[in-house]
Amino acid sequence: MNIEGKIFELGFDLFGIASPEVPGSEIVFFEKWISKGYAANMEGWLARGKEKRADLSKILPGVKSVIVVGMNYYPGDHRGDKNLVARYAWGDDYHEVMGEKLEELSREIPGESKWYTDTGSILERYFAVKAGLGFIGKNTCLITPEFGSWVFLGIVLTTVELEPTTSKPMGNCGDCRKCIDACPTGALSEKKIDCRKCISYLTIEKKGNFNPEEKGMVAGQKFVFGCDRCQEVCPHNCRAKKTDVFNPRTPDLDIEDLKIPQKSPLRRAKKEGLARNLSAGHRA
Ligand code: B12
Repeated sequence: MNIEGKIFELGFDLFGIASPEVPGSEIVFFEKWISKGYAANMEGWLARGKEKRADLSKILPGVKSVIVVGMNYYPGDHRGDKNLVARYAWGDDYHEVMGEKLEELSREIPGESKWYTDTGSILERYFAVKAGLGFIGKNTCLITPEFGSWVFLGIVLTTVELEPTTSKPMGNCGDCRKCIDACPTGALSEKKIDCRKCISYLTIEKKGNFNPEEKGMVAGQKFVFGCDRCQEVCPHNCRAKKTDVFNPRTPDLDIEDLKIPQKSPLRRAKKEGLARNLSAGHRA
């Protein structure tokens, strides 16, 4: 079984293997984050998954190893500076693209396996660090030496025991706080995000109407779906490598013509959500 060969054949850019244990300190961090209200309206589903996050055998009994893959998605730069769509959503939905590849990878591995890409109660960034893919920046993103933070993560849990990969030397943020300073709503403090103020949360995950405070935060922003401000200013992202592997085509939104392309992550907000974001955020 040549897992590494199959992973690169499938088009993933990064991979590593970690043991499945999660230290208590990670869960304490996660619990504190939720108890401060930082998860906003995602609190319910995030908190519900705590037991599984702490113990992967609750997801896959007999789990022995965690395979972590990363895929570069950086699609280039925006043309303008208003009604922008975060880069992760310019092309085909990564849940589908990565999901198909992760399904194929799982079929290659003997024993039981389960795969995830943003789709389950797994601390994906924690396992990416443990498997040696990168480090967590002050913007809370996984930053890799090869592509900066412009990578999606995928996980395969397996009952097969695999040799963990060793971490290579990684950079760190040092004294830099460009992301913290660049966040237009002050949502970041070192390695913590307050989703109640995060433009990404407000424009993607927040359901229903904005309250006046939320509307005030979204108004006048560059981004109307997702947000990349804390990644754009990150010095580690000078390593961005442009790729069209996710078929990028929606760098910004046309306010007159709200056509959502097939397979686009924009479908998550639906037309109503996009219209809400546009009317709150539109700059003349
Ligand atoms: C909920 C969620 C969000 C929320 C909250 C984001 C957040 N920072 O937590 C919102 C809607 C805001 C969001 C936004 C985005 N998201 Co999101 N999101 C998730 C999701 C589903 C869960 C994250 C989570 O559990 N957060 C809770 C915090 C507490 O956990 P955490 O971020 O994993 O942090 C852990 C470590 O950092 C560690 N840690 C950090 N500091 C310290 C300090 C100490 C002392 C200790 C002990 C531990 C510790 O502890 C935490 C718990 O293990 C993950 C998928 C997944 N299942 O992991 C994707 C995920 C994090 N998102 C992703 C992406 C691409 C985005 C956006 C870039 C999209 C966009 N452009 O708009 C933005 C980025 C915003 C940002 N700065 O994080 C990618 C990130 C890839 C990467 N390179 O990091 C993920 C991994 C999905 C994927 N499979 O690719 N997201």
